[in-house]
Order: sequence, then structure tokens, then C-alpha cells
Amino acid sequence: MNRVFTNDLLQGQFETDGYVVIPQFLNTEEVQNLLSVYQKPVDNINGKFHRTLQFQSVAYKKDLSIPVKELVTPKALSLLEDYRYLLSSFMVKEPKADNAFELHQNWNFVEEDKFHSVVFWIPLVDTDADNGAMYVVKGSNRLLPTYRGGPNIPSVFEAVIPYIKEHYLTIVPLKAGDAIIFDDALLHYTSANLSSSTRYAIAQVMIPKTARPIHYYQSAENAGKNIEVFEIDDDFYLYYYNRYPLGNYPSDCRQIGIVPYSHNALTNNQFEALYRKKIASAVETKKNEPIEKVKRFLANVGHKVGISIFNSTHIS
Ligand SMILES: O=C(O)CCC(=O)C(=O)O
Repeated sequence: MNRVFTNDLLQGQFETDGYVVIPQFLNTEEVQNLLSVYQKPVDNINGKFHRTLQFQSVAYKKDLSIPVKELVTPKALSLLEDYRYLLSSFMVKEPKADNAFELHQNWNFVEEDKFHSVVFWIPLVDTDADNGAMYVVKGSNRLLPTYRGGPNIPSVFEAVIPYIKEHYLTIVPLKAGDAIIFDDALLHYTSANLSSSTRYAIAQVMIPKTARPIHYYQSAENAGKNIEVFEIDDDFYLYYYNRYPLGNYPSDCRQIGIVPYSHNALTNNQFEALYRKKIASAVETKKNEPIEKVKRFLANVGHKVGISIFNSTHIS
């Protein structure tokens, strides 16, 4: 597998938990700038969670993703080992709505037997359980290989979501400008925004420079049999909802392989056994580290990121 972070502490944390948090990845001014760039979509979003990349107007999508890309990419590159930009979007939860985002893994962007793709998820307002904070299942990116993409591939976790949420979720309450950087295979969830203010966030996916971006697709005829692998270009996600509005077959992309795939939904017992075998001991060891050590670690990384890498004066 490729190395993700240049910094050993971050790499170690990522290898155990599947994510790291960088306090004040964006400073107050940068957060305000992004908030001023955001434009509400013209479509009726009706309280729902929405990503700006999901709309039809390509001009709108570009206007909103380019400022995110330009701000986040240089900072991301300074943390990562030979990565590059793939996509970015605003992620918005309207207030007072039943708009939790159910526990899931992101789609595969690269071949995960060789590479990690990561997403930088950065709220532009302070987040907590009441307004759409991020929750993760520590280390879940390492449970088993999974194929995700398009509307038709069922998740192996679908039957155990309530069990996982009851026993394994960790909330990661972030301040505006803090970043959580996680493996796209990590199980994650965001709570409903029950507050009276909109929850704004941005997300940017970065992939290793040596990885080719791919998309997995399962057609109805192939359900329970196999998944097709497509090589995609860098604009695939910018045009996704224009080219494949109903999650259509990506016939304009080059098919580069077929993976045999019969769906085996995990049971609670199977999940429990898998988690114990693959993840629990490593996560537990970290959990038992004195909280002060972890705090020092984060403050240290925050200082390094804020002062030497990003030349920010925001961190006290
Ligand atoms: O921004 C959010 O609330 C959740 C976004 C998310 O998990 C996703 O787009 O995969």
C-alpha cells in the first residue's frame, strides 16, 4: 500500500484509525472566504443534505469547486506523500431537518488493494451532534476489501448498520476550519442538522499520483455476479450527474476489468468477529494512551501545520 502522510505521527495515526484530524487546517479568514463563495443552488433542496457537485449546471459546479481546490490543494500536498487532486465540493445541511447521512463508505476512487485515496472533510462552522458532525468507525477501512460505486452495488455492511452505530461510532466534533482526513473506505456518518443554522462543509478527494482513477459499476443483469471496472478521466465527477443522471452505465469510459462479485451481507456476529480480529487490538492500544499525550500530539501537529507549513498566525 502507498504511504499517505509524509509525517510519521500522522502516518501512524492513519494506519491505526483510518483518519487523522488537523486542527485549524484553514484559518478564520480562509473559512470566511469560502463561506462567501458558496451560492445556494437554484434547485429546490427542501432541507436535504446536498453536495454542490450533484447539480446539473457545470458552470455552478466549477464556480464552487475551483476555490475549494485552489485553497485546499497546496495545503493537502504539503501533508501528503505524492498525491494529487481529484474532486471537491461544498457539503451543505439545511437547518432543522431530518438530514442525517447514513453510515457508509465513500465510492472507490482508486484500486484499494494498492492505494489509499483520502478525503479532506472540513466544516466551515463549528460542528457537534446537533448540527451534522462527522462520526467514524475507527479502523473500519481495514476490515475487508469492498467495491463501491454507482447506484447498484449493495454494501456488505447494510444489515449491520444499526449494530455498528450502537457500538462502534466515534464522534469527531470539529471547529470551523479543522480538517478530518480519512480513507475513503472508512465507515462514516453525519448526524442531522437540528440546529437553526445551516451546516456548511467542504470535501476534497486526493489520490496517489501513481494510481489511475477508477469507477466500479454493477448493471442490473450482473447483480450478484460481477462488477465492471472503468478507467475514468479527471472530469468524471464534475460531469457525473450530467452524463449519468440516473446512475446510467458509463458507456463512454474504457472498461478495464471485471471483478467476480456475489453479495454477502455481514451479520452482527460476523462484523463483531471481523472487527475483533482485524481492528480492535490496534485501536484499543491507542485508546489507552494517556489523553495528554494525544493532546500534545495534536497540538504539535497543529503548530507544525499552522506555522511552518501553512505559515498561519491563527494557532495560539
Ligand atoms: O457532509 C456530510 O454531512 C457528509 C458527507 C459524506 O459523508 C459524503 O458525502 O460521503
